Amino acid sequence: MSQPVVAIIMGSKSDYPKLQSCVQILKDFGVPHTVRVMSAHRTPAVVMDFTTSAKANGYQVIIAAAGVAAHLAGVVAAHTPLPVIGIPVNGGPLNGIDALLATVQMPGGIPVATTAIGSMGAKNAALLAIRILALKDTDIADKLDAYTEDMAATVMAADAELQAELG
Ligand code: RP5
Repeated sequence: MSQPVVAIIMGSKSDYPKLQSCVQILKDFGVPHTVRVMSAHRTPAVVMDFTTSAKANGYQVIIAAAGVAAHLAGVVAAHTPLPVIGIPVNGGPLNGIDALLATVQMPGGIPVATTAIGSMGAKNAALLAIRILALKDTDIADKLDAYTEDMAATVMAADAELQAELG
């Protein structure tokens, strides 16, 4: 794979099962990416090193996923000018509500584009990263158009099937 342009980072390997759709979509679109575990709380120096050099290392978007007191996306956004997409991971006693609030409620000046909780958000994080890349990459833009058309065709086929069932 060539130079990675998207970094997916997660606070714990226990988050990884919730992020499969994110990784898969980037693979399907042929977007070179890196997947790493690093924690805002447990390995803060690693997060800072990776994030402060991310732009110089060729990354264009960072996706940060974390659960519970999910400070990862905010800390990443504080250390890079790159667009940061935060995925609140479900789990723990509050099932992702804690991570949602910690990720979305950023103070003014440090933006994090926060997705839905869990695997639905993981899917949309990849697609949002792809939309950002598509602004300058016509190959990715064409794939995105095809993806959107396929999705619409699937919905219309489901509607036709339902109409046939209902008579
Ligand atoms: C967060 O703590 C991680 O992102 C994970 O969602 C949660 C629990 O981590 P583990 O105790 O499973 O490593 O920082």
